Amino acid sequence: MYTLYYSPGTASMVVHLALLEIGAPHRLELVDFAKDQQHGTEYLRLNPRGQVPTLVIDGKPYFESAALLMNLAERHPDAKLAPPPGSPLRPDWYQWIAFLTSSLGPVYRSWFYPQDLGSPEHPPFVREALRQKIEASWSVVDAHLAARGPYMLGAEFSGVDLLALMYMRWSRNMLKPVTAWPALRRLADLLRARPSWKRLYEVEGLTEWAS
Ligand SMILES: N[C@@H](CCC(=O)N[C@@H](CS)C(=O)NCC(=O)O)C(=O)O
Repeated sequence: MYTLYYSPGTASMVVHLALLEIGAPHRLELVDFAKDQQHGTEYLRLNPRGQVPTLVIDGKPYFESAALLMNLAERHPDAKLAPPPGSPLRPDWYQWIAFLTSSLGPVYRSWFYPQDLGSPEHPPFVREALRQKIEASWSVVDAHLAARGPYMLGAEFSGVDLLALMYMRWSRNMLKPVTAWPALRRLADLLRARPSWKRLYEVEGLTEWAS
């Protein structure tokens, strides 16, 4: 049994999707950002950064969404969220998880949390720089998918698609949402047709960017 501390539509989404894809029994604990629960003493004991997700596995809390995805993929090989160790696509799986996490994760974080950079709102030039960085990373992914898609690893779905999907959704209100790139649009449509996505929307109470 897993316990996922989550907030709807946030970085916990990839972990929630992975649990649904695996079909692993899990309990959800809502961390209410409106009440600042992520900074409460109790939650900080689980996750010292005061962020979601946190996944409790066998009584021990772990954080960082990409690490949790990799851990779940390894614990449930039958779900095929990762190519088996030593197989030709395993290095690609590592590569794209690292690329998405390092190129998009922190930039999106800055985009959505200007207070991390010390101001309630970004000055226009910072906002523009962040937007350009996000778009540049999506251009790399779109070119890759156009050449080797439709999924991140080619013909077959894997867990790295779930990570991409979470980040893709975060672009929905930006000047250039991912759906403006043809190969990214195709990937988004394929993934949004999966039962895990529909279930996640029901459970998390999401509506925007459903399909
Ligand atoms: N690198 C972390 C980022 C986690 C993160 O920034 N989570 C955000 C939601 S998307 C959060 O908890 N925000 C609440 C806050 O910072 O107060 C991960 O991928 O798990």
